[in-house]
Amino acid sequence: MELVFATNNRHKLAEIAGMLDSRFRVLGLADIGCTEELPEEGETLEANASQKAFHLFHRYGYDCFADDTGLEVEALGGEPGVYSARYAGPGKDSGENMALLLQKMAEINNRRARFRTVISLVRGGEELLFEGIAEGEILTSGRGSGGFGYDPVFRPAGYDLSFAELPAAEKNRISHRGKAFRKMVAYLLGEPEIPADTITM
Ligand code: ITT
Repeated sequence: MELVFATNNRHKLAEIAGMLDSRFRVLGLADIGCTEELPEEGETLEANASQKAFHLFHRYGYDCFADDTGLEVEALGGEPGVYSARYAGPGKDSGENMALLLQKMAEINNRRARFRTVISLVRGGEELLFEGIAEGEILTSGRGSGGFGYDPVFRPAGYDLSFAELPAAEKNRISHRGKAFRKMVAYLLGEPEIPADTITM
């Protein structure tokens, strides 16, 4: 089965490639000659995932999926949420985003947060949405060099390490995107949800 992953984020493409079941082939935007920035003008993760996937489907004609992800911090009323990418400004700079988040959290004891991913799958113009959540907390400073985005400042529940300190396969096993992606794969294969441990890494 062939699907295009509608993302301009090379880290996301690498993550999904690392989780692929051999029955799937996932193409990136470069593989179909798409070099434009995908629009995401919505006010929810659902709306943005949907907009990216439908944009690609209508303009390029491929069955595809797109994800939108937000870091939702409880003490900040769900911020940065859908605005996670541009939290510190239009440059989408992860270092600046994390610095702003840590500054806002400086005096806050409640560090609870979660990553939430919504995947929009569009095939033949029909859409389905899949959600994945990873609970955890915001560290007081960044740790680790793996992953991307906010990974250095997020410690998943049940771990002493940040997402950026975990091996990629372990992050994929417990992450928001990993969970949403496995739901989509199970749906596409017409199977019950596949346990994380059995996915080929
Ligand atoms: P596309 O829209 O092209 O897919 P993007 O980087 O804009 O790429 P999102 O809007 O989904 O992707 O990402 C929102 C922000 O959340 C952005 O700053 C990402 O770096 C960050 N992010 C997304 N997934 C993450 C993850 O698994 N770990 C840490 N940060 C993540």
